[in-house]
Amino acid sequence: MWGLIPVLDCSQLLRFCPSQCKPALCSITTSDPRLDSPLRTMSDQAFVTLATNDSYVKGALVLGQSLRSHNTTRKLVVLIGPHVAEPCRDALGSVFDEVCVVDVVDSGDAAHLALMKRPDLGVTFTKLHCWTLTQYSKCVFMDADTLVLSNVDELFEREELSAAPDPGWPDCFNSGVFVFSPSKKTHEQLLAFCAENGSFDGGDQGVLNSFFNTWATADISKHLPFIYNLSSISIYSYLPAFKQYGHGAKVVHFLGKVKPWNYAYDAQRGEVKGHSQSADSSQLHPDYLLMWWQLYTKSVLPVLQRAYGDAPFNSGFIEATEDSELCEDVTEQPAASVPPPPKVSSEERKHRWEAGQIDYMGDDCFANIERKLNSFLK
Ligand SMILES: [Mn+2]
Repeated sequence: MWGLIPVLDCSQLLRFCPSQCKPALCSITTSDPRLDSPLRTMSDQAFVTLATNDSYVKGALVLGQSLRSHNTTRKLVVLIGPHVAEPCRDALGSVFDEVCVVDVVDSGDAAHLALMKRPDLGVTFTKLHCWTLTQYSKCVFMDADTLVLSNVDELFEREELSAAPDPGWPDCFNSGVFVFSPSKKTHEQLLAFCAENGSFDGGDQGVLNSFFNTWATADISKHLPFIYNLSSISIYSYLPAFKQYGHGAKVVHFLGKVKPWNYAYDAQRGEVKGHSQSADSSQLHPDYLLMWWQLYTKSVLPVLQRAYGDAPFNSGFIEATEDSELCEDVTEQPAASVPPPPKVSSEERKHRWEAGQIDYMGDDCFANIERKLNSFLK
């Protein structure tokens, strides 16, 4: 009998129920206020991201499309800086439900005062602006350099401030993905805290960890599983763990200075330039950078092309050429905007690595680290 229940409608179902369970079931079909609560909850919850310039707009668009393609039921909001170009705003407007221009300099309020005191924290203040989105009861902030691999709407079951550990210092949370509750009061407290104490790392992560300083110890339910903010560096800093758990990854975070949009893409060959994945490693893990570019090509480029019309813009694509020698040259370069690093000694390289200055694109590139790891693992 239970196997039949899913095909029955509510009134049929009621006939099978003992009388005492009727009221609860009836409420589903009446105008009980609880009826619309799931829908209402969805429209007053939002994913929020931030794009301070036209480059980050590309990231925000890929993130937005990745959330849409995994059928999120929540609103999508993007905060943008005042210098984002008009066509970029139009493109964002066709993917996001809300595009909010945040100009901290112009705000004439507590944020402006905080900025006068700490001009170095401009971008941080722009990000903190997400707490003013009080038309929503709960939000999930996601950096524009993240990519969603499956539906993550369940994050809205968490409370402020929920976040995943930072791979570099796991007693700190990484501020690339976090659950928060918009509140004017919290926003003001954050600004005051920021103006008073600054940021120990110069960015929003330092501020937020100092402000929500019981995250590490107070409530384990506020620790998001690492699969909600998997940094690409963790793949090779703990390869066995990635082999064990990586298949469950839901959000990839492209940490580090070089972002996906800084690379160049050969659409004809389907290759990201300056990024080589060996046959071995492609069996080991999916190529997230390639996935980013594939989504960009399929779902973001058409939106940008529509927004720009005849006006030129940097698509990030490189022209395929018959001249193989020229191709080789291009392959050697990570991206036009990233200058090649100078050669350094082994000792200096070790020193830089330990200081956190890792040359992901050069000597410390994935292929080199993987070769080293494999020599240990074999
Ligand atoms: Mn980030």
